[in-house]
Amino acid sequence: MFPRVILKEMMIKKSQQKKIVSPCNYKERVFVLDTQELKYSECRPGKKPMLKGCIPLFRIKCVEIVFCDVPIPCNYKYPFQVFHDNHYLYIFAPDNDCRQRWVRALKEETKNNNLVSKYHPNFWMDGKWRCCQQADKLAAGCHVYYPEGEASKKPLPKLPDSKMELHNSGQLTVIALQDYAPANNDDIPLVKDEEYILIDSNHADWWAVQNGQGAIGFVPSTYVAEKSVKNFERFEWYNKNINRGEAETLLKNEDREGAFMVRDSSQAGVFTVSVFAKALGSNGERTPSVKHYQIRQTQTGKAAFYLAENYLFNTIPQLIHYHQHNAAGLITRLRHPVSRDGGCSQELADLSQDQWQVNPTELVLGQELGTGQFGRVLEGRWRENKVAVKMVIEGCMSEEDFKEEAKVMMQLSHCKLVQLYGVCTQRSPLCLVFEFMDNGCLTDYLRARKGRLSADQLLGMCLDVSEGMMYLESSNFIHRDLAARNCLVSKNNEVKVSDFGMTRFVFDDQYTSSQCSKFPVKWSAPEVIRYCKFSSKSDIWSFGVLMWEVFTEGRLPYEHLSNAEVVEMLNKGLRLQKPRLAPHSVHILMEWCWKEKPDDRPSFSLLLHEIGSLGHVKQPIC
Ligand code: 4IP
Ligand code: ZN
Repeated sequence: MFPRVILKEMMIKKSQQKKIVSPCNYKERVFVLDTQELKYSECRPGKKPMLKGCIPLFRIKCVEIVFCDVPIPCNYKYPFQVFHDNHYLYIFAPDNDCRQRWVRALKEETKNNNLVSKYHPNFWMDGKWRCCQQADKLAAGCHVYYPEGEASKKPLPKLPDSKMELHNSGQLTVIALQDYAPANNDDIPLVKDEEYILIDSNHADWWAVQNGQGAIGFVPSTYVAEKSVKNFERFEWYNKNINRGEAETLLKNEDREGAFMVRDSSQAGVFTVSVFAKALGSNGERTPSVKHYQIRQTQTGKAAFYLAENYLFNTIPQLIHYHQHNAAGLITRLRHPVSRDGGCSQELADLSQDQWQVNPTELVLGQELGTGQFGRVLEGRWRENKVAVKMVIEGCMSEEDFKEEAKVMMQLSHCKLVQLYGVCTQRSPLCLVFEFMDNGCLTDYLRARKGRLSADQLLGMCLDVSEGMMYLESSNFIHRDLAARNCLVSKNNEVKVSDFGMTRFVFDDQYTSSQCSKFPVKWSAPEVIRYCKFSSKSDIWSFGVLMWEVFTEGRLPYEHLSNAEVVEMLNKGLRLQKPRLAPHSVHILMEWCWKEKPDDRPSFSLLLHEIGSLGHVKQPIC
């Protein structure tokens, strides 16, 4: 049978260095995946592409994303690996959607091969595996390989009304990330990796698309991804034909810290970011001002955009997205997109049914489960699922910032993370809807089972948490408050990480300032206590304390010391003592997490390997 092309895309590959003398280089190649082979070719302007390499699919033993904790030396920042024969092919995709598409498609095509049972999540670099430090390139992997990709965990709502008027979004193409079998009359099937024309994306969960045969119907929006973003005129932050003066007026009228827009610069083909901020003057007063930053392009690289020199991006939307979450050299983070015809378009978006919105009519509230940092937590039902609903007391959370970030947090999906399903903003109080965890918080779980848990079970809990944390680390997401109280236990006794990143939205000074009583000093790394410097390495410190909590069956760390006494003790280089139940090897790992210098601490991928190799064999659950 003739091979059918599944995917075709320009990506960057690292040379496979098949020989000791092979150079280490990164080259742009057009990759083609068909039903028989993975091929890559060099693109030559005006000539036929030259085939450079071809891997028959049956030779592939593992395909997975690469969890990476070092800067990536090429312009495409989303690596994945194809292990075939005795070689590792590292491919770098331009964005996460693209990487996900390729990994899913490749996993699907190779799932019946003779696959590895374990793989290496990190890179082979400088003569060793960064994940497990083994110095043999062909050494067995250090982490369980799942041949199936992770599908979205979010349950689907009812189909929208078929008589609803469809608003054509223009000629956008989407690609199916997974198959979908229709369950009703108004939805149509999706075939993984096939392209569809997007007809209407106004409904949060169901998009109307047209297939190759011309049929139009709804499909779940999380099952498709936009093929590529070639222009950014449709972004809410872009204003065509606005000059500096008009931009200043619009932003000043808005009068909100971080109000921003992207506009055409007076120089043709160049774009400018204009941001409003209230800068603190020497007299201690805040004066409103608008700053303009030109989006620059590197001379050498083909497409590398930047505002601040250390942060390069392949596309302008990626650059904006990054600075929406990090000031990184700008006067303020880009908070509220402003457009000429809509004021703060963010607010308009908030009113519409968005991906992360939970419709209050679909949410049924039940009995109270307890009280959390933001208020009461109730049991509930949403789309046939049991859920936990956090009711946010007014004034104790920075709601606007949270709503923005909720979109990012919902993208984080892993079997060892408590899934955020969505946010219900249409009624007061604001409700956050999470995956339900039958066995409650890890601290209580440990205390209730005191004396009944084996060392292997305790280690298994640490392994679960480190898996979830490795995923957060690879997503460049910092937890900031990792502790046993912020982990939950499922019906199957798996431990999952919860409340990641949430402390950023707490309004209570007592909790957020390291000088105050509620600050989790006992879980915080020295650099966090001293200068609030959070990183994945400060999460590692907290993870060490969490291991200590697990092996003491839920005791409070530094039980008899005040926060000030803990700080003093840490300054003297003293640490928590070895729990009686912890084997020596586990205590060594805790101490590794508590190294004074962040760089001396392990990454989560390395730690996961170490915990996994302590003789604890666990079957993958998901
Ligand atoms: C080549 O370097 C290219 O990177 C090759 O990639 C690569 O082959 C070679 O690795 C490497 O030596 P030069 O261009 O400097 O000669 P491509 O074929 O895409 O150009 P792989 O096998 O990675 O495709 P070795 O190890 O095969 O020599
Ligand atoms: Zn490894």
